[in-house]
Amino acid sequence: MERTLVLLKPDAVQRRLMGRIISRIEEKGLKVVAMKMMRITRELAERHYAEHREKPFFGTLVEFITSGPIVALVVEGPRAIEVMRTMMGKTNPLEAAPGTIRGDYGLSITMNLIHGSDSQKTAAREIPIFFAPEEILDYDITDQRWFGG
Ligand code: D4T
Repeated sequence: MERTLVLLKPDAVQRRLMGRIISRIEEKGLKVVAMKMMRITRELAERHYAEHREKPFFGTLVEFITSGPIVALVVEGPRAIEVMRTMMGKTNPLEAAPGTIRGDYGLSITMNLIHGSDSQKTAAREIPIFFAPEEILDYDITDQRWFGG
């Protein structure tokens, strides 16, 4: 079992796509083990996107991610990191395949709707930025075995 950090970015909230995106995660069989709506501060954004500090798009990225509420989730499942990345599609929604979240809903590389950790190491760094240990819930879902989980 793996856990990954998922963020529904400000465009997903503004475009009223939260429910649809969370439905896709649930329908796939992944389990939401933590979730909250929040506003990312500039300080938090700079910490989360530290690896991009030197990139030309860093300023735009921080402006965007702090521009409105987001939803943060911890999602659990077998190879959850890779499964979420596949469901999200390529970073640039113009190149993302139909059937992926970015492929179906997006056109902008900045406003690309969703973030998902890209490796186990990244997930281990990102999850504690957004959630205290007691906010992540250990629980069983009764039909879990029908999803191979
Ligand atoms: P995130 O981190 O949001 O899940 O996106 P990805 O993992 O798919 O992509 P990334 O880390 O390469 O980029 C982080 C974030 O920066 C935005 N971005 C990216 C941008 O605005 N312009 C660009 O040229 C790139 C490459 C989009 C996602």
